[in-house]
Amino acid sequence: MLVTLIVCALAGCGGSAAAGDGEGEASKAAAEAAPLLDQIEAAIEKRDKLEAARLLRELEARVPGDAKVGALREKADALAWPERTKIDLGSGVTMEFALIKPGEFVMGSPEGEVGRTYVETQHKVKLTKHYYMGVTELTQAQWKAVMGTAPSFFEGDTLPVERVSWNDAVAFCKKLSETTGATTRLPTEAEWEYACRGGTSGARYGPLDEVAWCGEKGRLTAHRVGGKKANAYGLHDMLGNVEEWCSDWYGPYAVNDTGVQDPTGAGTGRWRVLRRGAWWGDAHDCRAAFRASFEPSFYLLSIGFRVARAP
Ligand SMILES: [Ca+2]
Repeated sequence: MLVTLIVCALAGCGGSAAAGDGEGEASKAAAEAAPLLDQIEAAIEKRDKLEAARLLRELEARVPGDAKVGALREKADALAWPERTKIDLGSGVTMEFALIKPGEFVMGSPEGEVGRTYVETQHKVKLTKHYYMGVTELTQAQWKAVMGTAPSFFEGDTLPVERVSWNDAVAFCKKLSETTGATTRLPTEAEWEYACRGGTSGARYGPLDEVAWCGEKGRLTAHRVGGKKANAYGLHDMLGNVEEWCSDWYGPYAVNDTGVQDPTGAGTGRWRVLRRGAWWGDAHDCRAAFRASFEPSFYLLSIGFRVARAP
């Protein structure tokens, strides 16, 4: 019923003159958008908030500013965020994400943490928006499904993609967004550390051997993603296996007494942020607060990334 009402409101049905007069541009756009209304209703019925939001963005692009769409928007907004969501990449390849809720945490490490460096200045950070993080590092199968190439040194569908630069990672997220309609990107450094900690405040979210491929036992090769214990948010290999690009330019943290809200890093710079540890690395690098950086065109057989998804 709601769909019918909105289509009629947008397209102007119900009058006998309308049928024979031909459609104007606005009513034509509304009529073309009508199938979207059914799809939005179906998404809301299935309580798929992300799909409803995506379709609503598409609808509003076609019939901008129409108040009639507000009813659907209200219904979609009232839905709860799903704890997990997937993107289907075709041929049986999917990408799974875990919900990360807004919150506050202390970013950086305390003086005295073993392996600490001076760039890990502790400071309060508040993240105000929901976002999703890839449950695993991006795999080679996922990379190939989107980009059609195989850049990695260690070959295997379930291994993390590596030998990808920051520029490559950004290009992947852009293409993934364009082809699926999902809004995907690299996480900010703050989003990465908040998700990595999973509510913990120590150097790691669990005993090193249980949670990370790092150091002597993980040396010489990348490992199948998800092989180590996940953190409290359901994320695997945040520490260890491959290093992960973040969106920020690298620079000293912005620190103030009251806390920093939704930081996005330095305004400009030469290097992009990279978070470790790595399969080749040592335990000192394998900490939630550890920071590394490289030029955006740099790539290495231990560097991959993880995709973040905005609602
Ligand atoms: Ca990792």
